[in-house]
Amino acid sequence: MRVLLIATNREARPSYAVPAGVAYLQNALLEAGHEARILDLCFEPDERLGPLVEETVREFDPALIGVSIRNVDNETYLRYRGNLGDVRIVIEACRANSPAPVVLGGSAFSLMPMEIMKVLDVDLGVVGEGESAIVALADAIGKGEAIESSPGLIRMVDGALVAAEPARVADPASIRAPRTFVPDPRYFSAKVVGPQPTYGIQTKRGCTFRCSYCPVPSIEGKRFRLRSPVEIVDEMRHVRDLAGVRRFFITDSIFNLPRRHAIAVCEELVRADLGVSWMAYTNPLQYDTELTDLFKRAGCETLNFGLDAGCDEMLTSLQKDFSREDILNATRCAKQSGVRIVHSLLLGGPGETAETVKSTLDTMAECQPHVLTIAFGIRLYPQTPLWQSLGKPSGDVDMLMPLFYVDEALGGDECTEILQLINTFIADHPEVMVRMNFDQNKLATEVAASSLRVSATQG
Ligand code: B12
Ligand code: SF4
Repeated sequence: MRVLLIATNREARPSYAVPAGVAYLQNALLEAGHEARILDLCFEPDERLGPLVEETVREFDPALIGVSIRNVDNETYLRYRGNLGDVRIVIEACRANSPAPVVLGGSAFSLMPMEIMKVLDVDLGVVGEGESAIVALADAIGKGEAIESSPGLIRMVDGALVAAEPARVADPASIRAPRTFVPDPRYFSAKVVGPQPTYGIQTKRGCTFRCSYCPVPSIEGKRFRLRSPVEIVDEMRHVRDLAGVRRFFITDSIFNLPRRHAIAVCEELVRADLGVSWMAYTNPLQYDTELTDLFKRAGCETLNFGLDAGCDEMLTSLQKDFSREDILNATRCAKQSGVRIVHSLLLGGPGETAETVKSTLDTMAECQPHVLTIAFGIRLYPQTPLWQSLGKPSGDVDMLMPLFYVDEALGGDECTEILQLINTFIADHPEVMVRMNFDQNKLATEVAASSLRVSATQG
């Protein structure tokens, strides 16, 4: 049976992201004996979206169309951009040119499936991991059988959406590298995407942590499920040979834990000697130089520490399971081994004040990371401890609105002081490249104007 998979994401910032999830689905479909094609819209201009979908649907004539939604929005306070408009154009072009059922899926879809299905008026969606779900759907549709038992399937019954538990691949060691998918060469062209293109690769799924604002455990599951190191390295070799990829982004929630798995993957990389480099998200627990030396030998170029804060008070507030001491230790180890460090902060959470920001920046001054990214305002998602702790702030809240949490104490003066602290840090530490994801000129006035703890701001 023919299945068309459409990757709708066109976000270019902070860098392009190859639709690796869709490639896994294509692989699963091919292995199950179906025909599967990927239409990647990433580099298409606005005016080509509808026509290109129309041409592809007419020519390929699929019996099932999967539409992947990676980002519902750019998650950026005061520079918000939503993406569901693109998805609507794609769905309309599918419907106008094919009777095939349309099924939604993807990481952003799994965050708020019911809300997205309602707003896009679609009656099939898969929440969670799509490999077994898309195969089950294609099998059932191909044989003219009922689709109800497909894993993770949300569907419309008698005018109402029926929820489902997220689909999970039972044994991630069985996830096989995409064998057919050749990413668009523009993903790796320095001219198009800048100097540091990467290909996303997973070494595991799931996250056992419970950071207060983070929806990843509800997307990937609350346990770590590990892929086979040999298969991971095979996938990297395959992508390197097929598309000339030399840099990878390990897309795990956190790469360094479980530590024994990170070590096993790195040892396999050292053995394979692929001549590739990689970067990864990490947290600062369980670091020593034995580990960072191994990372370096295995090709680690950059570690991105999703710290959010640098003082124990805010780390506790955000339910991070590490301390300032852990941050200092991990930074020292990574630097000693010659690994580039990105520290990421997320300001504005419950209990944030100019004083906590000052303590955080003092820690950053001690760390001196190569890059410091600073985000302000926390995008709120259902199913997160932060959202649950707020109760329902204003009745029937539309989660697809750009909902951001900013502590109510951060009125005008406090915000102005925070901006001064950041600017002083920048002036005192020219060796640290600081990137802010918010408009400094707007911040104090916007935060002061918002009298709600939960602010809905369209910028
Ligand atoms: C790694 C990552 C990044 C890396 C990507 C590096 C790279 N080279 O690929 C970087 C740091 C660049 C990044 C940037 C951003 N990211 Co990001 N990122 C992730 C992360 C952690 C993993 C994504 C991934 O690759 N997963 C692995 C692949 C294999 O899985 P998958 O794509 O989800 O596919 C599976 C399922 O979703 C499903 N599926 C997928 N499509 C379909 C389709 C159908 C029909 C079906 C049935 C199933 C299905 O099956 C697949 C296989 O199991 C996710 C969180 C998460 N755990 O999902 C956030 C996440 C996707 N990112 C998010 C955001 C917001 C962004 C940014 C906009 C942030 C910013 N403002 O800078 C940018 C946008 C970049 C871009 N070009 O799109 C949000 C999206 C939430 C939202 N509001 O929409 C997420 C969900 C994080 C979060 N807050 O929870 N990101
Ligand atoms: S922020 Fe990172 S460590 Fe914390 S729950 Fe999310 S993915 Fe896990």
